[in-house]
Amino acid sequence: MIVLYHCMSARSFRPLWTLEELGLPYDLRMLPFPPRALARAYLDVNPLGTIPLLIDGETRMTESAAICQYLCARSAPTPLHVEVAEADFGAYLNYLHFGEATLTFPQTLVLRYARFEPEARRQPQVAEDYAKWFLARLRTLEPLLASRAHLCAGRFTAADISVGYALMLAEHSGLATQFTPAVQMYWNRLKQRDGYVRALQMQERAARAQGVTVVPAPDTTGPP
Ligand SMILES: N[C@@H](CCC(=O)N[C@@H](CS)C(=O)NCC(=O)O)C(=O)O
Repeated sequence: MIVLYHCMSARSFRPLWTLEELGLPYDLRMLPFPPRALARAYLDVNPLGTIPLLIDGETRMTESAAICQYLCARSAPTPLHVEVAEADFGAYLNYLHFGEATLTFPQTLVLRYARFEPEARRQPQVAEDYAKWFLARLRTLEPLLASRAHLCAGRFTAADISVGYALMLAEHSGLATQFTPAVQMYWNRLKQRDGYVRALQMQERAARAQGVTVVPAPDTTGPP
């Protein structure tokens, strides 16, 4: 069975959401955030100390967007996956990785320097600069989403999960209030998906059952 190591509402939510959309069985192992400080034994399983970690037989993966791609390709044919022969194959891969590399990375700097670090190490200017960076890059999706319901291939795919998680993170980082109208409507639609709602329920249920806090990882604050 597929094993997914996960912290509440952290990037590992992408594979969790994908597993729910695909209806695959999985074993969800919840960790407190950050695991490298609060679950030291996890370093034996994943020396990077990061989540997600997905184990599927001999396969071990630690990149959330790549895991979504892997799960969908492994389950093909599925509408979540865009095949090489489809016209939007390139757009699919681009948005899948845009969600992490372009839309999530700047938010992690916002969270780190505005929230996670101890007060003396916080850097409001860095947080503000990367918030602007995130919002400027997000705005490039506005014309596209004003004219279509999904990012590519005319249907909901793993690319929407990847970008969708970046929008979910923005709700936690406080940047969602600055979404442009079509991005906001797109995010509202994604949140209504059964797979998204089930993923939220599954992480909460698993956290409670495993005695792990249900506070979302992005809402964690560093010491004063
Ligand atoms: N690019 C990786 C980033 C993985 C990552 O940095 N995850 C964060 C949580 S969202 C983490 O584990 N942080 C804890 C730490 O760095 O100690 C991905 O997309 O999965």
